[in-house]
Amino acid sequence: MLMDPATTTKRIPGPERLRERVTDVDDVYLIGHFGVAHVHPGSWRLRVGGDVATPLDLDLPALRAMPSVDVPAVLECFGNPLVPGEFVRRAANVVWHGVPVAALLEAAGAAPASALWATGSDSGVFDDVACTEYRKDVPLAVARERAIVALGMNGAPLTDEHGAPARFVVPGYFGTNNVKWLRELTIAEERPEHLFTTRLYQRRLPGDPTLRPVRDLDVTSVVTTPLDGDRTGGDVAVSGWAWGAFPVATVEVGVDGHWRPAVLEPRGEHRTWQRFALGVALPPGDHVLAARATDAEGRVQPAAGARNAVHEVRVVVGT
Ligand SMILES: Nc1nc2c(c(=O)[nH]1)N[C@H]1C(S)=C(S)[C@@H](COP(=O)(O)O)O[C@H]1N2
Ligand SMILES: [Mo]
Repeated sequence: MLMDPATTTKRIPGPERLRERVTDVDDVYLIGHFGVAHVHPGSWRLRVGGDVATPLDLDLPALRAMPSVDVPAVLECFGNPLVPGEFVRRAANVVWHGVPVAALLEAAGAAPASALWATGSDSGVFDDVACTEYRKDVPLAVARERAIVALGMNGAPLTDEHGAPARFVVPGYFGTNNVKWLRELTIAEERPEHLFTTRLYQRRLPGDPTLRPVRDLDVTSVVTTPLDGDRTGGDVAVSGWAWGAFPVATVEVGVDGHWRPAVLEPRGEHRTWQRFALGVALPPGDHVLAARATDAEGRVQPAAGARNAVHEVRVVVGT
């Protein structure tokens, strides 16, 4: 299998520049720890094995023939696993097309185990560790409830950059779990020992001393209008996106440190981002606008010092 040299990122607009509800594929950030893999679709197979009654070995036409779904969801990078906590501003909202993992588990007769491993076809060296594959694992119950094997993004087949011909997607989980160039799903009782499962992508959440795998999206919001550095009139329509693993319940807009509730659309049935908006009247001069989201679990965006800290923009109102 062909691998591009390890160009791991491409220049993309930060989420504050993504005003469309569905992010254009060209504006979706790109991460590949070992570079971009090019999988030959004709010889590609998806294997479903491990603790199953009937292992599956599916080619692309077989997978395409299965009942499929369209699932809009936020895709967000946790950040560099060697620098956890740093917000890298890589996020998008896309529509996945693919086959529910539940149907594959059913067809294979998966045992009621605890974990599902997803393995990609890419390999290489990351952090001086040689890996024969990219691998993640998620709770089997979560995979059965909402994961899909995605074949398309925004109405078109997946591109090589984004994981063609198929990738694993768990809506509501950080991007790292969405294994590109998927080649195998394994049902198991244990978590797999791997650089990207048990060594990197671990974090401590507030109030919990235990290191846990990076899964649920943080509660986050970004101001998309106005942009940082804009000169505006006194009447400013502030708006942006808010998202997280759980529905966002409220967004407040900060005007020079004073918080007011914004109008927020409900999330609906999918794990997408939600639009918030608030009109504010500003006197001439320099101002700091900000957004702060709170989710249905009561998680609030911290003021500073966290990867999901509140987003601020500075604007100037002319006289
Ligand atoms: N096979 C494979 N899948 C992978 C990765 C990878 O390096 N290899 N990177 C992960 C990370 S950290 C992120 S944030 C997303 C990025 O998906 P995108 O490049 O389609 O935006 O892919 C994930 N899936
Ligand atoms: Mo990532």
